[in-house]
Amino acid sequence: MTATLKTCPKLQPEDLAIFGKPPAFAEKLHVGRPNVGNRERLLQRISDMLDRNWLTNDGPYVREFEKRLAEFVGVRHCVAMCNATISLEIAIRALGLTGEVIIPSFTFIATAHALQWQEITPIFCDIDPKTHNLDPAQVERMITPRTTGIIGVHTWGRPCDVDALQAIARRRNLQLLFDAAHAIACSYKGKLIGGFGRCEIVSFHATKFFNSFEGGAVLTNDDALAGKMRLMRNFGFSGYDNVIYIGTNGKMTEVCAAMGLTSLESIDHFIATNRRNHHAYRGGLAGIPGITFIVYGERERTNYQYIVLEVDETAAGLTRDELVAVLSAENVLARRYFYPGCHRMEPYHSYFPLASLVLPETEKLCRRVMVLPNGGSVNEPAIASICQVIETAVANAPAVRAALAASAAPQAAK
Ligand code: T4K
Repeated sequence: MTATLKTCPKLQPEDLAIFGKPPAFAEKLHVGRPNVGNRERLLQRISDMLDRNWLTNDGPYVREFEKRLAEFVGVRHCVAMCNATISLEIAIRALGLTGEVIIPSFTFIATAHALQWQEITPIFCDIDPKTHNLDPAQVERMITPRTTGIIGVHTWGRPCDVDALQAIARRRNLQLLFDAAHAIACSYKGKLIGGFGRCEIVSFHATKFFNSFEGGAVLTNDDALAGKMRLMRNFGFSGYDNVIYIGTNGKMTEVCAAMGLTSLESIDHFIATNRRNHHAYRGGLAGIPGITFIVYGERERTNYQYIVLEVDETAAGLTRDELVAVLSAENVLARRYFYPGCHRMEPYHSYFPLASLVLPETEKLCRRVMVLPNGGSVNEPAIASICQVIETAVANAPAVRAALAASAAPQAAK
């Protein structure tokens, strides 16, 4: 459903909701509204599934989904699971990682938790401010005798510097894998993400570019690794009554696979919608002081799922958090991914209280980044309105700041 515009243009500061005017949108606009493919096709699949009486555990939809996703990406194996966090945990265990593993702090907390859950220490490494991804030069510096691996994250679907990370992994005898939760249908050097490193982990969570309600998978070209992970996701069972390995329950259900198959059929449509929105935002935000719009290079394939801005307080006159508050009053719920950075969340903050000293770029980015709504829930007029709110707020930054401070003051006094 596309957002309904309730009010007139927000050209003057007094038009903004923080000054008491009605919000720009009648209903809340979320980041992460699910992309849903052909509803009839999905319902038909679910009906067939119920007729078949096979609801989970390596069912026909899961097998079909794995086959079709592996073909789409161009890898030998897709091992589908219940979500990407469990997929990460299983991949980490199957690769035999121990000790310390280097990851960016600028990622969703699942990347760190998947390690710590298994008592492996995540070592937070700084990012390259141009790409928001691991800075290979910093990775090199974080390696210790306890390091066994590197997990790169293709943040926003923009690929890591795979070649540089691969070279480090080879030289230092480390395992390299990728958290590709954002990166379905995105490419590196013309090749779809999924086949790099030892394996890559993708997410089909409801908020992701393409979803299976909840879901995830490990993609790999390694036959032995795939076989091991298939055992691990089903308690280590090899046939009835025969457990040959330690395992957990990571199985994808049939209803999730039905949704995944349906989403897969709509990928081109999802990309076209996101791309249209991306261009509309880019045009609408161009020239606003202090606002940097993250573009996706035309040389690579991308899913355009994330509409990412960086706010420079000095040039904009407002902080990112102030802009988020202005938008929230208009019912636009911009998100501060990945605020405040994994290293500032527990238990990691207690383990590494001084981590911020080695993460200057992460610290800066966590204060500057915000993500705006995308997908089928916004259209060009809605985007124009969001951009206009930002433009008006920045053009009248001192008044906006004063109004926000005044509205915060009574709450602070309570
Ligand atoms: N690695 C990376 C780099 C990741 O970004 C993630 C997940 C993972 C690993 C782990 O993948 P999974 O184990 O989840 O497969 C979300 C998601 O829960 C998480 O999947 C995602 N990354 C992360 C970036 O964002 P929240 O706390 O923002 O999600 P939630 O459920 O509050 O939803 C956000 C907004 O989306 C809601 O305010 C409204 C909208 N929404 C959400 C759902 C679930 C809907 O409109 N409909 C819905 O059904 O964490």
